[in-house]
Amino acid sequence: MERTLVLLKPDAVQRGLVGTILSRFEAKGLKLIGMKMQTFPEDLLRKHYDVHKERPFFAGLVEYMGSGPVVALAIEGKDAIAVVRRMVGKTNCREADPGTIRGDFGMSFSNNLVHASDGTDTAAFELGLWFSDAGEVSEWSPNNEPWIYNVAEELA
Ligand code: FUP
Repeated sequence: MERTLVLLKPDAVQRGLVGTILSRFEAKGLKLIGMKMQTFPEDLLRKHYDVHKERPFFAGLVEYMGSGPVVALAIEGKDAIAVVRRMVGKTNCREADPGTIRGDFGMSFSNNLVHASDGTDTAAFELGLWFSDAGEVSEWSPNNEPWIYNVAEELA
């Protein structure tokens, strides 16, 4: 099982798309193990986007991410990092394929509704940053898991 961080960005909250986007992950069979909503502090946002700190869009990106509440999700599933990235779609919503979250709900490059970790190292770093308290992450067993996966083949 893999874990990944998803952020529903300020534009997703402002546009009332939190439930719609969250329901896609639930309906897919991914397990929600952490969720919190807050206008997050600038220092956290700067650390999260540290990889982009030299890029011209960095200041605007941090400002936008701190402009209102964000919903942070910790999500678990088999190959969850790649599965969620495919569900999210290309960075520029205008180029993202229909069927993806960005492709179905967005028109912007920078206001692109969601963030999702892009690899195992990034996911570990980002989950540690956004869910630093172990108590914020719930270990639980969905009782429909044997119907979501073939237990013998996929969860052995
Ligand atoms: P993604 O992995 O698809 O979320 O995209 P990146 O990590 O490459 O970029 C992080 C965020 O910076 C994107 F969600 C949008 C923003 N961005 C810009 O605003 N301008 C750019 O030229 C590149 C990225």
